[in-house]
Amino acid sequence: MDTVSKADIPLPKPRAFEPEVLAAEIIEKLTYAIGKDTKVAKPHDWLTATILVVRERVIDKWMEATRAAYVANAKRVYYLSLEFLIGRLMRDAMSNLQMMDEIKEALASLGVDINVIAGLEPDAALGNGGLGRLAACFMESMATVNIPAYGYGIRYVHGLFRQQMAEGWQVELPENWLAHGNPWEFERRESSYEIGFGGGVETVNNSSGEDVRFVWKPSERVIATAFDTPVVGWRAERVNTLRLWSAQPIDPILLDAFNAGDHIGALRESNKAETLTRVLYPADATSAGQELRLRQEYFFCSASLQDILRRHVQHGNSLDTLPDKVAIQLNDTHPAVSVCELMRLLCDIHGMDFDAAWDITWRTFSYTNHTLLPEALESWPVPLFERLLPRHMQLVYAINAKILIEARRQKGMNDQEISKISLIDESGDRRVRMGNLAFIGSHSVNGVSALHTELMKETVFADLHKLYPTRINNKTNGITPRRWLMQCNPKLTALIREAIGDAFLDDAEKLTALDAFADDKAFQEKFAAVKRANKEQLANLVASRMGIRLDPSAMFDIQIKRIHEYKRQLLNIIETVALYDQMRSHPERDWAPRVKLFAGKAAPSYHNAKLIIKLANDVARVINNDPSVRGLLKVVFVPNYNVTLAETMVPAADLSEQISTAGMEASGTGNMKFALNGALTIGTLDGANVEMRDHVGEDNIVIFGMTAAEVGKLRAEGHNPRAVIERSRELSQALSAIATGVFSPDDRGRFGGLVDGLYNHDWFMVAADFDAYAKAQRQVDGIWANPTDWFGKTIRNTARMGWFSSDRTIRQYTNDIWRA
Ligand code: 26Q
Repeated sequence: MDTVSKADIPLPKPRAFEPEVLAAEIIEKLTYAIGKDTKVAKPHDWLTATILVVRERVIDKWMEATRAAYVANAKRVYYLSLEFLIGRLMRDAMSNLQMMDEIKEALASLGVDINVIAGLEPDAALGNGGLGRLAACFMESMATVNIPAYGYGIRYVHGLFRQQMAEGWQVELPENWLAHGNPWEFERRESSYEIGFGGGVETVNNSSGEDVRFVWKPSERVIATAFDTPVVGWRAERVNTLRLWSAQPIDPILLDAFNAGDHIGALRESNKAETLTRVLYPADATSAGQELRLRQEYFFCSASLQDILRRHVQHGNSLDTLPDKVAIQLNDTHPAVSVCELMRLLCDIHGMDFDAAWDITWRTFSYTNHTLLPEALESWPVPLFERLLPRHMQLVYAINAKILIEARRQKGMNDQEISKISLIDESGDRRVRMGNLAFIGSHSVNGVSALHTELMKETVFADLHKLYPTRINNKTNGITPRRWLMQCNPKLTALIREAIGDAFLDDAEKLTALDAFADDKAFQEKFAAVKRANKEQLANLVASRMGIRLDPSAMFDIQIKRIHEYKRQLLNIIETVALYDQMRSHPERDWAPRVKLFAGKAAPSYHNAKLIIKLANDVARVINNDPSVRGLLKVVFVPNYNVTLAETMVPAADLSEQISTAGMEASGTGNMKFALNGALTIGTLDGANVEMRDHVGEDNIVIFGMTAAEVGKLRAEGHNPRAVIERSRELSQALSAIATGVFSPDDRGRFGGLVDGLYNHDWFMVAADFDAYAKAQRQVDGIWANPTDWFGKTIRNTARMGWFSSDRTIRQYTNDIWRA
């Protein structure tokens, strides 16, 4: 066996990219990997064969990167996230490998249309929204800027539910992205770890009777098995790994129950293990507090940390150097139990003393916060945490004691301040605060936009910020310009190249060269033609899926994102109703024809969000059937919003709705996608909108409404929404139409509760901001009426959005936090 040293085994010759070679290989895969004759192959077989051919080019680069990282023993970055909202991968891989044209030609020579088979690839939806999509953009950017990085997450069998409409109501159906197998993943049976739950902790004493070691004896164990997906950077600069864990029962053959003849009992165990990674939790802003969720979190953290330590030690490193070789980024608090798990592994498994382990732990971790919403801050009841993770509960208390004693002795904090930084919330039933655990267990805590970071310091983390005044820092989010410009908008990409050359492909900030063309008549016409073509594509999609015809010369006004009260889809719908009234009352005015498009999913248990979807559909039905506004106003709620749908909707938008209540949207990233693709933004001074205004210039964005400070003040003083509503004729009429059943004749009271909420408390300032919003919309109409003005502004948006590339964000994480 060992007659040849492994070092002498030659590498395979890298695969070629010529269309003729690719075509031959596709046939080869169809025959020998899929076992199909070209005569009987289904479109799906062609897709799989094509992916397998692309995949081999990916693997060549992947091996190269893995070898180089091994030799360099450089610092590695680990991005821990419960969510990766990836979308489709084939076009991304082909485009980043620069083999789009070649594959297209190869398939054409075989009589296969690339667009037909590309449309069959499932959209990997292992995430809810912004946080999950950010993780996916970061994976691509880390490969692009050549950072040795691994993403760690869960291989959910079912991603985010599919949304269907039943008479305008959202219905959730199971998503099944693995139904046809997944050619992008590689199962790594050898990378498997045991994960425990429950049981108790035994103490080992030394000869003088002191506790020296704690041994956790779990009552349940499952196996975590790795599935690896390669992530290709731009121009295949580097290929990194996304490692997703799948839960498996411990070999059922070996189970005692099985030996005793209890087949059913043994298989029940195995069923239970697999339940762990079966489904993604579909809530994006409330912590459900379900035991299964905590099990998922711990399962994936433990597997990831065991894997990270194994790799570190395998490279001959000592655990003392962990923070020099390893940076672990926690994507929100969802992986915060990692802080305890690393402490457990260092102390209990590797025999390190508590203080040394703590020093290594907080220097290794960093934490990103994505929300200020109190209901979204994770905390777990102490009894649940203790029952599931008894050793980790002990460690929470030990860490808490260390930190609280320091705070008291060195910073002289009083009882009230101490109670706010404590890892245990004592205010009601006792709970473990995951935000405080992540904060205390990290050397860096970052927000995702400048405004959000400042609000973190003033609100959720005010007391911890006092204790650690240098820990909080800002890293404004970004988006990958490969997926969100080059791939989703090839026509605009071609036009930009024609105008300013190729430099922006490698450095998005070079888009500023386009500024010089903003007022150029000929360029504006070409820009308008590209937008028009993209709108035609969206119109075709809406026609074929919903049977609704859209006029591509109307303004496409789009709001697509999760449905949430703070995002204020309701504000948009109410203004649409008011506009409808105005158009009918004043048919003589020169109305700008509009198509109002909505899309987004509601958490299945979020009652008001589901009602907002129904309202959008009810309003759409009435308006679209009213001949008096035909050609002037259309309303469409496009079902089943996902990454793939966004890739068609974003390039087709004229107007981007970013209208959250100020102070509530941590950053937003959809806002960036639209502006980069030449839409005008109507938005509040919230999240990254603030920085977008700074970059595109205040003349090139329409800002309205209260500021975060004004919202805070009004809430503190207590405002009177009823008086506000009564003062606005447009608003009261629109609300009364909605509340009295004009849009819901089959159930006139349907929206009474929704409207009452606005009259009674209006927490999200829908009424308070209405007039400003309506006025801003008329300002948009004015700009639209003057195409030179409109395209001047939208071209400047594209030109000035380069800073919002996630490559910039990743460089900032690398320089300031990871030091990789
Ligand atoms: C928590 C506990 C139990 C179950 C689910 C959750 C959970 C899951 C997902 C809580 C929150 C989320 C997602 C949050 C999210 O997407 N936040 C968004 O993050 C984006 C990226 O930073 C920002 O741009 C958005 O502003 C922010 O809302």
